[in-house]
Amino acid sequence: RLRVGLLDSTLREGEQTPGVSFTVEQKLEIARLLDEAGVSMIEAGHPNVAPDVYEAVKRIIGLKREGVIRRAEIVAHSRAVKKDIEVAAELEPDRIAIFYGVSDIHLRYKHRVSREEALSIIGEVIEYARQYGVKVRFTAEDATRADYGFLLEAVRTAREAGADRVSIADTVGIATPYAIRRLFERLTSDEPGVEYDIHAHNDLGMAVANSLAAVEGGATIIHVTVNGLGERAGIAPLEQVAVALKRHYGVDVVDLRRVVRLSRLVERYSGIPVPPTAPVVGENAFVHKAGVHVAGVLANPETYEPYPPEWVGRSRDYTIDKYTGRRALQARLERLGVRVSDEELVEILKRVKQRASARWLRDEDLLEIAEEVTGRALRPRP
Ligand code: HCA
Ligand code: CU
Repeated sequence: RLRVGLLDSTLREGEQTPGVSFTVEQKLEIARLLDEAGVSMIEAGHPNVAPDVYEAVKRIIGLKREGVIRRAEIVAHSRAVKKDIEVAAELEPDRIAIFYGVSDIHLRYKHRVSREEALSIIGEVIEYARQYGVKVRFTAEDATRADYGFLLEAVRTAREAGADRVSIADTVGIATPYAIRRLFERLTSDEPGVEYDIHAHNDLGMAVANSLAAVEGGATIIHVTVNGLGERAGIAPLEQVAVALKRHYGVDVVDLRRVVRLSRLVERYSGIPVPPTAPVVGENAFVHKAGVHVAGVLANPETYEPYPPEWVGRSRDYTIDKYTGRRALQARLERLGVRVSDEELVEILKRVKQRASARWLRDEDLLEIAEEVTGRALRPRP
């Protein structure tokens, strides 16, 4: 059985989505729901970024202290800069996460330091943070494009300086599952003195697959955001990772019945709409359309469902339109309390198929057709 938990970064990475800014009150509400859902860690923000971010991190830490947030470890994000660390440490979070680019491209163009200089900076800032008595995670930013030997040196430097966790960030979403699994297998075997997080960006749509591969390779924390918010294409969505962990490994990392509510709330507060086709939380996630599909689902939902919608507190449905088949139509009419003969059913279906429109038929419209065909009053009269 896998040992794994979630770090939710909706309030940090998620607020790095262009156009998104949560109010402090919204952040407190989201943080409480995340804790109730059961995430292991909440990355509350980067206190030195802006005054309201500082305020939100401070108040979330306050909720933890008051016992309102009961379980989740509260993490503050920080650059490898003393000022950031001081501002974060002052708030006494459970953990400070310090990130530093470890690929040559980051070293050369962003940090403008040599590998040797980078190692000494990493060691120095982590030791500095540890003096405050706070737990430290080191984030190896752009780790998936880094030279493995150097990445390992950076991880060892972080451990020696006092970090007990290292986040391996696929910062540009470039990794593939096989490479990620190998990377974590190597790291956990070459440096077993720390625990590893996976932070997977979704630029190539691989964030969830890479996160699962990382866990198979030994990662024990997966970074997620509600609805997959984040820079560019975002990171692994909480709802997808949580369901996938249950579906594939039988692991419950959060109370799945709470994820839809979280998704709706974050959709509203972020202003970033969830597409109908989104897994787990999208409007269509459990809606069937084609006659063959609906007939299958009516006989046994497993024919076309990977897991029961009840897992996430949702229910299945099917649409009536030109793709509909007899079984589906009959089931829908029965649901509406309408019994028709075989001939009538065939005629109703014919008329349904003639109405080719993008929007499926409402029950109203279906009943109208059924009335035309049967010559009986089927709709309640006003
Ligand atoms: C950032 C970079 C980061 C850090 C990830 C982490 C990334 O926006 O600060 O701390 O685990 O993708 O590398 O989000
Ligand atoms: Cu990121």
